[in-house]
Amino acid sequence: MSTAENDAQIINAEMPDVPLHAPSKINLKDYQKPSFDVETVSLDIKLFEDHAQVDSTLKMVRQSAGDIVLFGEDLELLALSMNGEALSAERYELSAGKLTISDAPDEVTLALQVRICPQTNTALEGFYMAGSGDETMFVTQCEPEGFRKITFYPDRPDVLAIFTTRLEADKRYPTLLANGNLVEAGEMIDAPNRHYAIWHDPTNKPSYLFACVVADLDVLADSYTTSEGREVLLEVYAKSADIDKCTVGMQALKDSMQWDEVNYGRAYDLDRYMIVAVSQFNMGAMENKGLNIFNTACVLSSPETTTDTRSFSVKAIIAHEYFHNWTGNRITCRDWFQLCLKEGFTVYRDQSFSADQQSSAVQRIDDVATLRAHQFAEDAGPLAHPVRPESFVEINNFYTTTVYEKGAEIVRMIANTLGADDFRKGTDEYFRRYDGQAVTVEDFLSALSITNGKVEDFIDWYRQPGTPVVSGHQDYDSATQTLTITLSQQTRHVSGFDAPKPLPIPVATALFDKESGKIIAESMLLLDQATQTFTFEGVSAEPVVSLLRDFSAPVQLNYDYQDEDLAFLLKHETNGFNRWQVTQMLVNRILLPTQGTKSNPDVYLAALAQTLPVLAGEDAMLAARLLDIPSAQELAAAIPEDYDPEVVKAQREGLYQQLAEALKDQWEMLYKQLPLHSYEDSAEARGERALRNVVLDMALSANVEGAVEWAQQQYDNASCMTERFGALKAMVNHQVANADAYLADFYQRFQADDLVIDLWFSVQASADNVNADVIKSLLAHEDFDWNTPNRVRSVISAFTSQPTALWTQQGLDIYTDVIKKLDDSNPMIASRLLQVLARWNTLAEPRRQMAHSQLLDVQQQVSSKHVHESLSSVLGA
Ligand code: 0A1
Ligand code: ZN
Repeated sequence: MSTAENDAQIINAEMPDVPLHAPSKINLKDYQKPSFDVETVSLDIKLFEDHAQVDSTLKMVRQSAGDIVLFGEDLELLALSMNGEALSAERYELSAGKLTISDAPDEVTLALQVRICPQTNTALEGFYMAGSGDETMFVTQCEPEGFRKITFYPDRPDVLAIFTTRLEADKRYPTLLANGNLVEAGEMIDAPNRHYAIWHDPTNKPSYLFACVVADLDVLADSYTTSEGREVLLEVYAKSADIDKCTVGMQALKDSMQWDEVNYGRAYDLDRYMIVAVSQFNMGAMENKGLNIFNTACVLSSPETTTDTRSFSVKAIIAHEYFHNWTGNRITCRDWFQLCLKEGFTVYRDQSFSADQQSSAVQRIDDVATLRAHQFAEDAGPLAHPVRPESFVEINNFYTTTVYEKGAEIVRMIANTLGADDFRKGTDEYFRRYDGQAVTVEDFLSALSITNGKVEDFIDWYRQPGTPVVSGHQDYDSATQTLTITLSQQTRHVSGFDAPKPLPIPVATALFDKESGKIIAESMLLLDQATQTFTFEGVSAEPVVSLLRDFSAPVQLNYDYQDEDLAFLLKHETNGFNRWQVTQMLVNRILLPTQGTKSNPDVYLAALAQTLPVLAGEDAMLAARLLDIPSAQELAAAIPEDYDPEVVKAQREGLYQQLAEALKDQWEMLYKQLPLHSYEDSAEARGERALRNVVLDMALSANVEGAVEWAQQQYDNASCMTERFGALKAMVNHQVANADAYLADFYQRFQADDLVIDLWFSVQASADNVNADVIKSLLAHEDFDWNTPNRVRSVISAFTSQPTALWTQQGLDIYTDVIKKLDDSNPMIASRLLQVLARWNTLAEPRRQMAHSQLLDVQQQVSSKHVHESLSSVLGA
């Protein structure tokens, strides 16, 4: 924009010294449409050595009575004009992060000039500098409210506009990218060391989807022709040392594009799709229109440096961001309360995509394990909130597993209730009706219900916090050959919300004949009252009932099973997910006697001993999962009070040890059946690697002769990171004699690769015998970097996997020091780390008291609204 620059009248060189956001609560019920729409925006971003200047021109049109309201944070306003006339200070009000212009005409062209400082922006929100030394780059992160840190704007998702972006910078940053299509690029005549590029995005979008990049990057290019015949240029940008790690992501992008055409009839709509890898990023990745920005950890992948698990999640995240193009970008959220509208649906879509790339049972197991470990814990504690929250202070605190993963479970229940054909009709209708609009969860349900109105009843799942508990039993009457299953549901009453109502809960059910082990009936029961009975006629003998197959609803199930029924199902269930689920039920009965009758481990051990050798040959990945024993954190989440980390750790390790010893004879045989060979990226090879690592760990636990040598040889001869890191982790956790030498070797080999060094930090910070001193020394290591969230997480989040060390005075001192330190520099990360402490009030004394006073102490020493809001929820205020 040139006008404001020419007219530049320095109106207000300094922003007021008061906090720009008084931490007030925002309520869903107060939603109001904006008074003005923005038709077009032109941005001109000039990057200089120590600041950037942003000129913007906004063409706005009145929609209803009211003021023009623009949001802005950390901006220095240099000039402001309306319809060509400079606005004097009396014509607008600037306070608490808002610039308000009253009495504006119905059609307005606003011209603004601001100065920002990306070089000192450590919050990684808005326009910021990443990297250091010769490798700096500048990127944006605008969701949810980062655009207001770039310029004053009606920064809310229901204001959609056409953006044109000019970028100008020193030529040492040859890569200048923004959304849409490149219109023009060239050199600056008056400044020979500078150049510019102009991008135009023809799609209407909210400001949270804006992005730009100023960097020196290499590019991997490819192309894809859509089902509509559009030739799309695909580009993955990364620093030159990483460019060879972009092929997995590129392939995943092409697979995702095709998958969305086949499964949802959605084709890509621009001529260019770009992905940029950045090493400093608060989250996983961001779906900016046509210009995704990715955390390096979520896009780079190579067999030598990336584990299979990580590589698989790279593909899923690429798919997730791509799928947002329709579910999020073309149809977006009316307000941030509707975040689950785009996230729940998109997570469901990426989970379905991933299920098509591997065993669908294993995909479901992994998704459910994550849900149970994190979302169930959130729903059971003080941070419980509805999938669609009704109020917030800081929206960044609501990028939660409840919004994402429970949100996806609701879409899954709806999809299963409708069946594939009607679900597709519903989603087609959703895209037809709302393309180009900012909508609500009600709109989504209304479109999906065109073939079956019952779908609208699912709205209560979005409104009500807490995980429902489904309890049940069966009665068999041999005289009438009738089986009755009685199910009831109960959801805890979360304070501050209405008394819970019964929800529609689809319970996928199969009856198994005890003699033949065959299925005699299958049915999707819909439990939508407090208690219900379901009757099956013509059942000639009492069957074993398998419930909640494929985890048909996000509930906790307490059914009146005998251990032998579960062992029977482990053998005969045809649903792979439920085979895993029964092993987990057996483990929970042993480790969590509070949840029902305490079981003797014998049935569990015998059932696994019988199943494992057969399954290992048929589906190695599933076999590996059946040996899962929930993590200490996961078990903690299921203990409502008097949780003693030492007791749980001892019990958990005791069962692990028992399992390792009970199957001792099998480990050697299994390990030998899985010899190392050259690397292959197939589901089968990944399954073998997963099983080999589990078997190795079991063998070390059981002191199988030669197991230490197997670990060393696996490390030395590894063909890929899954093998090498699996061996390293096992050696560290079992404290084998020269584990330290292997750690040192690992560091030497991969010193130049940040993502691998993250693994090196995390394997130590999460080691079974970790203590506060180890964490302290890792934080003091020369490679530790407070400004790189991946590095912080590699130590601090890894540490939370060892509750016995975390919940000590020293452990908490370290953990809360980190929160205090990040509170100012990166409040989003500080707040997310804090949320992990939410379950302090379930601890047994004296730890509970200790944690409580520690948290009260933190409250006195932090200032960000992010951390304050989380703390007051965590403390139950
Ligand atoms: N929308 C992204 C997640 C995301 C959210 C916030 C961010 O920065 C504050 C960054 C990314 C997704 O769902 O992939
Ligand atoms: Zn998302």
